[in-house]
Amino acid sequence: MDFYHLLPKIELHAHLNGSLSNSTLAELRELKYGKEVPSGTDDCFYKILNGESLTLEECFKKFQYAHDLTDRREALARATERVIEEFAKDSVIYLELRTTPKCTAQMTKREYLTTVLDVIRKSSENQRGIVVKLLPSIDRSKGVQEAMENVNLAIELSSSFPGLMVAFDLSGNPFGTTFSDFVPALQRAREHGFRLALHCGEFEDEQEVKEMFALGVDRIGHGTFIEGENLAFAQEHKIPFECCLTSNVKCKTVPSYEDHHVAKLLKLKHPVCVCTDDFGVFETSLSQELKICASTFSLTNTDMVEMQRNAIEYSFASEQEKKELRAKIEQFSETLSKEL
Ligand code: 6MZ
Repeated sequence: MDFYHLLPKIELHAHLNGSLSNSTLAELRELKYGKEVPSGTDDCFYKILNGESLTLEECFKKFQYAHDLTDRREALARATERVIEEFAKDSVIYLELRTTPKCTAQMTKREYLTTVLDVIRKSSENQRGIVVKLLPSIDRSKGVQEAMENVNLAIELSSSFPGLMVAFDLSGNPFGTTFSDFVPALQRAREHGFRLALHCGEFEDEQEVKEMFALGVDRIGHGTFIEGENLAFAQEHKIPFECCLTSNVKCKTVPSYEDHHVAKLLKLKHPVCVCTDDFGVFETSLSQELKICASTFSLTNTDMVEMQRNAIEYSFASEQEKKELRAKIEQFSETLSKEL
């Protein structure tokens, strides 16, 4: 097995419904539609295929495919289990999974959230060697009322699932929405102890990034268009960037791996972690993303171990959890140096 697969990894930016592999999609499709798959249910719709030329806005349509398959509790639980299993199989030792609570014809938002949380809780009881946290998401395209509903629900459920919901995510299709409308909901989340990992600077809007910084951002999702004064602010406050290379290249927000903004951040020695975003949609894995990053920017194995070590510090894990994660990386690092 190669170095990237064996390396104990930290995943800080992964959307549940974007992280359904081919085999998970097949399983969920059978669960919903049986062996006779109706027309119009084509996995290709969910993927961004090589050579496909899509805008970021068009990419968002892809998620409808997964949402149809995870619209009931059993399927959602199965999807969550599979996503955790597949990250664990890729030697991910710590996972922050995000998802937007949804109300469907078959389940309420509360049922959605408790289903995912129950699976996460069980996964830690099963001791699969992976620690999993949940970041409830606010989908910008769903509006302000839903945003507040999600925050209130998470606040209410947090005491039943202590330590599992650690931060809020703001994501979804931002076009046609105004960030300041979401500030009251995010502020309320923060007042109740949630950290904020926002999609920030994923598209070009300097003013919006300023407003996000004024509110307070604990980690920056993507940060593709953070430059000038905003970059200086992020540097001054050492706000980590979650960089998702293949996602950005496939959604065409960066022209190529070589031109990815992670290069600039690495040069500045700015806190950065490499993440998958939606490994199902973009057909990748965390191992693959790290390999691409290392080969594109000539990073050594030691650099990549260091990147994982640093990612622990950017995570929202508890101090005790961080200690245990650090020990796992050290153990790997010692084995590696003995082999050299
Ligand atoms: C912004 C994204 C995203 O919540 O249904 N999502 N939001 N930018 C991205 N970059 C490509 N990728 C995924 O997972 C799917 C949802 O995550 C958000 C979108 O709201 C998408 O519908 P959940 O589990």
